[in-house]
Amino acid sequence: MLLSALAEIVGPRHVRNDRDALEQFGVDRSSGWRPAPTCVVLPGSTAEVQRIVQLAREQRIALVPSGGRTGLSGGAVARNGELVVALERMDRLIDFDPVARSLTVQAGMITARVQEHASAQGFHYGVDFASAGSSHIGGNVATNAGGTRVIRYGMTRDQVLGLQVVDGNGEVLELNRGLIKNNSGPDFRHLFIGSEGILGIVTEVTLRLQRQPPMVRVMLLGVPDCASIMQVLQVFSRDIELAAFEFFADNALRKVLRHTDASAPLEGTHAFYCLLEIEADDTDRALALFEHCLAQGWVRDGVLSQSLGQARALWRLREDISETLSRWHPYKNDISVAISRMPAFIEQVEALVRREYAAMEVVWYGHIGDGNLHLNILKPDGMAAAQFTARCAGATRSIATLLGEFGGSISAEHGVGLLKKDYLCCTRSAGELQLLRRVKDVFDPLGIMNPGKVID
Ligand code: 2HG
Ligand code: ZN
Repeated sequence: MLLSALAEIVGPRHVRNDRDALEQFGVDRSSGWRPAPTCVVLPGSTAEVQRIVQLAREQRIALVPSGGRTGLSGGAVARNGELVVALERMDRLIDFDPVARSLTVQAGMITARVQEHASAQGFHYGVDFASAGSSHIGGNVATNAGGTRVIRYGMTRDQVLGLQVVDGNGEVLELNRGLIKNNSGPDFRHLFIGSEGILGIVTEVTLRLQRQPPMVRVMLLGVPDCASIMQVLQVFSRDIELAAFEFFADNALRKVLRHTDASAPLEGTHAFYCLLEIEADDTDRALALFEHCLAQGWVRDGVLSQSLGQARALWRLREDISETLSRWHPYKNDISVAISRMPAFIEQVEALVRREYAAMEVVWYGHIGDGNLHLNILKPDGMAAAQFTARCAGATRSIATLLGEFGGSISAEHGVGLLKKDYLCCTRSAGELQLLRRVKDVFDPLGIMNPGKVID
């Protein structure tokens, strides 16, 4: 009955309930959930998405919007017989406007294609991250994806000039229509950005494009401790327009070196490494700052890329960490505090991690220039998955409480999904969460849009 109604909307080829499809489309890259959707539907247009939502309303079926499923918080997991709405057929370029410097695309376009379309037109799309080759732009919007260039261009939210969504009422909403200036009341576009599918399904996106960046160079620095990282960040960001400021601990580097074909960037070993991307024109200034940091003892060694190939190789040391660590089924924390509070926060998190994760390996890395840490806890060999998750969940509660005290966030860029839902109350007030429930009721009164994610 459901299958034939869906087949009538999208055509029989685009409705799937074979085991492979259910397993493939029922999960994202977070671990620990068993996929159990009822079926998967692949619409080809906004009109079809609208009809699917209307059908789901009539039959009271829960929907899970599905993009590239590269999320790490379980936002795209379907484990309760939901209908997965996969947007991958909706990957067309709709418009490029050279005067407005904007690109309008369907939600299922892969992020790397968006970047390529921007470059082909002589522009640049400002968001980038390791999973750009698989993630979809609609998913980026739904999770307000961040990545490695936020320090320069901001989050996905800062690129979105317009959105088309189908909300839980089955209405197609055109939000902001690509305008730069639009002070005609509250801007619903921003409610949908980062809403993780609980209000509706993103179907089209109009994106702001940037001027093409000049030639860049990458600097990798060996740093003795966290306090020094903050000093380096402070002096560099004061004098130079940084395109990226990332960090990772030595155990992250060792694992990448062991499990990929990358080679060691520096001769010695250092507690941490900072990766900076700068404009080539700033090279002399960057080298002077490097010397200053060396003299202060904040930096112990460093390397500056001499070619595009070397720059890419240095980037891979950072970008390959997440994938490399996946073999240890890590428990992930994606947290942030205001940069000015970072040194004090790191000191306390370090103590907490030493105490609570004494027997486990903890890997520190992230976008420290944005105040964003990715703390990955590796599952010890021989520890049962359930025991590991329970231990980590307890520690996450302590980290979340600390984040609450520091005015931070339990999710910097990965979203809340299923994974961080229980901790949301540590960094968002009860009043805010109450309002969020009411907002969901407005856009999704029947509760069919990605139920169970973000809030109950
Ligand atoms: C990154 O910055 C991604 O590499 C993934 O956001 C982080 O896997 C993670 O914890
Ligand atoms: Zn990240």
